[in-house]
Amino acid sequence: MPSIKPKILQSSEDEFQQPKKALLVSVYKGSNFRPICEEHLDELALLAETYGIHVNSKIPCMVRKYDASTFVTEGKLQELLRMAQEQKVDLIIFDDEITPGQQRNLENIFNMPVIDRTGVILEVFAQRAHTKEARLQIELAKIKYQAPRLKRLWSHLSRQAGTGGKSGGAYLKGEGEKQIEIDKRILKKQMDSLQNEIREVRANRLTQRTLRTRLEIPVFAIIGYTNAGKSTLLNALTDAKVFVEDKLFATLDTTTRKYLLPNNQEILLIDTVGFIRKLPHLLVAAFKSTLEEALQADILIHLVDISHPMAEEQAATTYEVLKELKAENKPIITVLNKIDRCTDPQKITRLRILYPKSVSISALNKIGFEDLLEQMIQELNRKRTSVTLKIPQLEYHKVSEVMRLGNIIHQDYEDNDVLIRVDLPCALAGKLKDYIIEGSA
Ligand SMILES: Nc1nc2c(ncn2[C@@H]2O[C@H](COP(=O)(O)OP(=O)(O)OP(=O)(O)O)[C@@H](O)[C@H]2O)c(=O)[nH]1
Ligand SMILES: [Mg+2]
Repeated sequence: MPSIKPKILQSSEDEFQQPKKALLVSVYKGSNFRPICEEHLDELALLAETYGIHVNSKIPCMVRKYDASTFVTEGKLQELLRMAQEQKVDLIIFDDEITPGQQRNLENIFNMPVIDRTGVILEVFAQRAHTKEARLQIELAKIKYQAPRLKRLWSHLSRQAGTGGKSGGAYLKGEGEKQIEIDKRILKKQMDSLQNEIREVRANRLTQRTLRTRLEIPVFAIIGYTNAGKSTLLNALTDAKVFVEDKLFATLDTTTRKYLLPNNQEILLIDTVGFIRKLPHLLVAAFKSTLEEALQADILIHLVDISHPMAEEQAATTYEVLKELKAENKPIITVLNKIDRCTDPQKITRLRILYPKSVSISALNKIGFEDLLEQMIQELNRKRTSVTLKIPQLEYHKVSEVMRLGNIIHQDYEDNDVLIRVDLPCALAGKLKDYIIEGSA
């Protein structure tokens, strides 16, 4: 990890690490949107609490228009200011994205740190990342997020210089400006060095994946909104012992386990990092490579927490992120989880119509697993092909690979060859194409 850090990053991080009392603000246009706005505030509160911030109050704020310099208009701002003072909070968090300029202006008005949802998500990720790669990627995302915000701490120096506090005329840059440039150069160096480290870690991971691809084991990735129960499902099916928690972003690294389907087909199951509404683009980019392995999966298991009031919106968000990651065309099994806690059967029906290839389960109570496994086998069969192979007995390792990964329909011997009629993964059939005497890869 690079040792030099511009002052601003140190100070803002230290500031953030103190327990804070926060006022949460989310805006909506028109009273119809108030319930959604309240849900968004609840989620923001969970994020903030996950990080260790105490949420004093959640303010849904109806607005007619936005203000370019302070995001909310004067009247609302005064209201919020009064609340912040009365409640003696020391942090304001906006659910919406605040530009660096708006953030600067708001901090001047409130006289305390003002952050947005992206800022909180970045901090939660930073706090919860365990593997080296995740840590490096988050560090990089944080620096990219903070770079355009550098100005605010140094602007007072620029102002001093501009008002004649320094001799030397207009061609000399203000102290603040110089400092920002120095900091930006340091940040650029840090970004380059982080990028190099990430490349190294990735190269290692890719080697592992290449090995896996050679084994031709079909891969299922469990994806979905944060807290949907992805890790619980992996744990229930295998002995993965992945950390599970009723908080957001319990998982930030992928975990892979082998699993034997009821038809004796060996597969790999991957648990992945959860998605969230308005997942910062910086993090989508950063996690692309962590998710890459999952996105290489043959089939996606999309887990939806059906007991959540925003289940439909969460499922739609997941599809948006998949689209952004260019993975929306993969075969997807939609799994409605936590049915033990769902009290609205109509909601299940609605979602099952919306997502036709769906099953209902409770990962926690291991209910509905037969349906899920059946659906997985069916999906897998869609990506398989039936062929007849003629393999010399001497090449027994190939025969044993076919036996391990295929469903044997018929087997016979002819001179020194083994004749096998088999149902195989397309990829393996492709690899054995020279031995195919009937059917195609
Ligand atoms: N009632 C009920 N709770 C469940 C079920 N499945 C998971 N949970 C709970 O939901 C919470 C989140 O579970 P996780 O498995 O950590 O969820 P995740 O999708 O891996 O979450 P992230 O890693 O944060 O994205 C935990 O408290 C689980 O015990 C279920 O079927 N029923
Ligand atoms: Mg998890």
